[in-house]
Amino acid sequence: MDFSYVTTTCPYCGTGCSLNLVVKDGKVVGTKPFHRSPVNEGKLCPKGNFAHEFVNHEDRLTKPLIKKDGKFVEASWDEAIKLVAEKLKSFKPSEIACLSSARVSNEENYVMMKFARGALKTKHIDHCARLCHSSTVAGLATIFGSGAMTNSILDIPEAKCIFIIGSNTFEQHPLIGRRVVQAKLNGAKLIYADPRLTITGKQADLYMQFTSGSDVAILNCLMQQIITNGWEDKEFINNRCTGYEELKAEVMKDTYTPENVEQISGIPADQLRQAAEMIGTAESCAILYSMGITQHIVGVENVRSIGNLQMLTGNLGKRGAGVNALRGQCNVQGACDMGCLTNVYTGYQKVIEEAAQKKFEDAWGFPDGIAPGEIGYAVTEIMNVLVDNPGELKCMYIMGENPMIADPDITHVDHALDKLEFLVVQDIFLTETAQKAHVVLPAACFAERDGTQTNTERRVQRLRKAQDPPGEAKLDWKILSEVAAALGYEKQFAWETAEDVFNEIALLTPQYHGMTYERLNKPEALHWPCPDENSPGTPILHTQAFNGMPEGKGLMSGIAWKPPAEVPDEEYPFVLTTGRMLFHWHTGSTSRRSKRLHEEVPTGYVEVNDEDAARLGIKNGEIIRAFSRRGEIEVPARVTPDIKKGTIFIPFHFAECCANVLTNNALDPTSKIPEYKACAANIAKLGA
Ligand SMILES: Nc1nc2c(c(=O)[nH]1)N[C@H]1C(S)=C(S)[C@@H](COP(=O)(O)OP(=O)(O)OC[C@H]3O[C@@H](n4cnc5c(=O)[nH]c(N)nc54)[C@H](O)[C@@H]3O)O[C@H]1N2
Ligand SMILES: Nc1nc2c(c(=O)[nH]1)N[C@H]1C(S)=C(S)[C@@H](COP(=O)(O)OP(=O)(O)OC[C@H]3O[C@@H](n4cnc5c(=O)[nH]c(N)nc54)[C@H](O)[C@@H]3O)O[C@H]1N2
Ligand code: SF4
Ligand SMILES: [Mo]
Repeated sequence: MDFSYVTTTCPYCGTGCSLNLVVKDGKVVGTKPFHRSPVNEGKLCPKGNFAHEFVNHEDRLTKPLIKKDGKFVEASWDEAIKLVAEKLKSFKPSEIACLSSARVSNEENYVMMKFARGALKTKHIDHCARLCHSSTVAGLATIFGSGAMTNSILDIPEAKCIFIIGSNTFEQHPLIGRRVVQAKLNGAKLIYADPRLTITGKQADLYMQFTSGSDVAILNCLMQQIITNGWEDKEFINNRCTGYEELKAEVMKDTYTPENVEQISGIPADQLRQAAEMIGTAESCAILYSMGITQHIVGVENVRSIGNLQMLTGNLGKRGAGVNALRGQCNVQGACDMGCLTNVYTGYQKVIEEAAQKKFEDAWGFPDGIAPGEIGYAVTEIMNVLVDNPGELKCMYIMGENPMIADPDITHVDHALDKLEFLVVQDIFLTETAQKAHVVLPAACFAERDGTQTNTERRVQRLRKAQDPPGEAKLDWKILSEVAAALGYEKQFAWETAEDVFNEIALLTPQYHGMTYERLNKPEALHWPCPDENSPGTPILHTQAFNGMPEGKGLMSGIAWKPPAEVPDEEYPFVLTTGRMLFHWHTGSTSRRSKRLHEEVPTGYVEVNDEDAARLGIKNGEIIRAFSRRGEIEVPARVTPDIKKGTIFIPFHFAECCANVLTNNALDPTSKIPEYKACAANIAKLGA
């Protein structure tokens, strides 16, 4: 046999399935199951199964590109690095912003964080978690002292009741969906709340359909019913929480009676009563949520409401329960852990705390200091500042992100990036964003790297190199280290291997202190926090106390419902909500270059309720106009009874019918997340 297998971790979602890459003649040619991972036990979803298909795609970037007279010209690495370093030196630190990537390793995120704060001395470093679970990180840290998913994937089958709200688990986290099925086979009841009856919803014992943006009202109503019926966990509330009276005063208001919440949300009052009983009387209840909760101007309040419900029913710190925020990208948990956020160093050590600032300054040893201990601009703010405050930011270094498809209000993003005097994009393909760059640097992909990535349940797993990068492409961390060396910081970036980088991370990051590659090499790897070399890791958080909170107590609070920033009116009578589907990944740069995934779904669509379609004379498959205050696209209609009347849904993967031409960049004031899940829009037949 001239095949060999290399075990690594899936490059798509935060479930973190292990798989074997099949290597023939030094090239990755397929995937095969790896059975010993407890996460997925050899099973994969279609994206994992075909993860090899983009690796050797003919579009892979193989040489640095420099734009001359509006056209890209191939360049040597020497020339490209010299130019990038010279340009970076020509700006003040505060004029440069960096974006890191949830699709690269922990090591590479750490190197980017050190590159930005240490070599460039800019405080503006962020990444796509801002568009994703920033509301979770901010919300859960405030109430529990830690912003991460509280329980583990293996714990889900033990739940007696599962409440999924704002997560299409079966399409977006399929191998977590499998655990939900196992829970059901063990007798658990499943409640599903979503504006669309997705394939996840079709498995539910109780499905509640509602209008996007009414989550707090729904959650408050459930809590009101639980308190009214005496189903709250008094012991847990008394011993482990503060703020109960404040919470009670809010949720007991008339606004949140089932009948009134039926008016706000569209969920029949009886269903709300039934859901409250199922949750309130279950021995254990796990909540699973994702973007339906976080991507709102009230994202943080939505998350805190979920926390309120789980504290009220005592569903924390025990098996089969928890607040399970399903993290999205394969390494978004890790990119956050590595401090690629505007306000923290690794392990959520705050930049505004003097001790943390000094710790990193001393450990790194830059002779000319590091970025000030101040909070920089978030991804979403960067785009606004570029347009609103010309000259304040002049240069961006983007590694492994594609804001020209992913960010809200694309016309605005396009204008913003046009203002840059210098844009470097480091990617594996010439994406829509890369096309706007002055210099494009070709990076290695997941199959070409050693390292680690951290899945949604805080499990730190190994990535293993299966082939050499194509052409002259290089590992992300090596590119950054070479640029840093050209800036005069060779010593601070002088690692030989990814393992050397990991050892520096472990030294500086309390949650990772006890980890080494040797310990991570087993199939089950380790969950952080893992404070020392004897620690077995921590699959379930908050078992005894909410560490990091005053007196170790969870913080309940009263939260009032507020409508989205933009609600339907005569001109834009539909609620537009956006999201994903099983076969494609975000901006499509990898999934649309996978033959099998592309064949499944070659282009985008807008889901329209069948009664709305009939009224407007729109047929299934017909190309129609979808428009909002930001712009207009042409897109095929997918007519279905499964979406709420008055709501339309567009997946955002497709450049040719780009959902983000329409979305609103209104932001949550705390997490700065945009409201991707609700804006006002309209649809019409072409020519109408
Ligand atoms: N196949 C595939 N899987 C993925 C991804 C992908 O691109 N493709 N991306 C990954 C990433 S980064 C992420 S963050 C996750 C996201 O995973 P999910 O959050 O599961 O995905 P979404 O489709 O964004 O949104 C989930 C659901 O929210 C519902 N929703 C819309 N408006 C509201 C609302 O106001 N309230 C509530 N409660 N629900 C609402 C939508 O109808 C949708 O079914 O998926 C990850 N997995
Ligand atoms: N309308 C709407 N918009 C959304 C959302 C929504 O629900 N609705 N969801 C938001 C969410 S949750 C997220 S997470 C974002 C995602 O937004 P992005 O992170 O911008 O999306 P990706 O397509 O995953 O982009 C990652 C980029 O990394 C590149 N890449 C892949 N592997 C590597 C590598 O090894 N090295 C390097 N250097 N590059 C690599 C890919 O080619 C791609 O260009 O989108 C957000 N946008
Ligand atoms: S569930 Fe997620 S991690 Fe697992 S194979 Fe599918 S995309 Fe990859
Ligand atoms: Mo995400």
